[in-house]
Amino acid sequence: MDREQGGSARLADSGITLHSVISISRLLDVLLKAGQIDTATSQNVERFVQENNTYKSTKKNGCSAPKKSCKELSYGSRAALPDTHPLAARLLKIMEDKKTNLCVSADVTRSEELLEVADTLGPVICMLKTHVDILQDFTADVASSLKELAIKHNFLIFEDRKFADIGNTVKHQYEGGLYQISSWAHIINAHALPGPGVLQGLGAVGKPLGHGCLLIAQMSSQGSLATGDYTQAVVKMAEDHTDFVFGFISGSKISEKPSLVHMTPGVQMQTGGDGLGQQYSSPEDVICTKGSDIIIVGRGILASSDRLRAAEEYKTAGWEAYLKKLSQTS
Ligand code: S5P
Repeated sequence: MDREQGGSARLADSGITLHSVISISRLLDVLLKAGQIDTATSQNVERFVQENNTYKSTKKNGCSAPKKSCKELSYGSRAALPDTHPLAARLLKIMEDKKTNLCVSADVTRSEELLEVADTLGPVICMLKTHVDILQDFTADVASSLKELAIKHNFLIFEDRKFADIGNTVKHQYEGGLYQISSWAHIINAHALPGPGVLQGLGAVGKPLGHGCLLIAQMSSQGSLATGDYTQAVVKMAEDHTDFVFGFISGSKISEKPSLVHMTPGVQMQTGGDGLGQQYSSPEDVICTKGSDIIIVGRGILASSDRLRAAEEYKTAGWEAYLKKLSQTS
């Protein structure tokens, strides 16, 4: 049986044609039709197969790009597309200009350290991701300083709040409370779980301010339930709300629309995990093989004794993977 994890392609590289009795996808089809497995199981297995495809083509740069139905566009060209959300256009332009697809996840608990990370790493990132509610000493001044640093270094601020409630509640959570997120974050994210009302509530606050939202379509954590049909439903919800939603948090490229941006967390140079469910992939795998646009890196950089040097390494790795991806489809 062909497990479809690169064996036939590897043999083909050596001029050998594999004639398999059955393939894993055919087997899944048969079992599904016979009612022996459900759709979720079938999709989980398919995902596992794709994620564990060890084949790397030797024909081009050693990076196996995802299947593509069309040519991969540069960040700059995507910024200029008529249906790209203005905030996504700004982001893609920053990425092109600064030659970086690195978003640093500044998961620190003191405001001073947050601002220090933003100032030191600002020149090498396109976006700074925050978890404002883990700060022990947040004040409105911290938000103002962060905004100034975003202007100084030309990056966008993404508050990773993961809103997941009814429209009326998320509206208040976004605009009010202690953090007044909408007054300083260009970007927020939301789970699609509550249905489109979550976007109506957030959009009521964010749209007039020119802000944008990412929908969480997949998660990097082990055993995540955001897979298969759920992920597909999130893609549809995003594509139906492009006046506010400009992309996804996902492990790979899940929409063919070049106006939508894919951002992937769970990135480190060394693959593995953190013992609390987090699972890591490399920048090359995320950008080149999985077809995502932006790497989100937290502890891979924060845990380093030289954070700037570590960030520069991730910036280079992410950018080189992007250039490889472009060269493979040009
Ligand atoms: O699926 C996800 C989605 C997010 S936004 N997995 C994640 O890890 N994140 C966030 O990315 C998470 O909340 C954390 O802030 C960051 C990853 O941090 P790291 O230290 O593991 O790189």
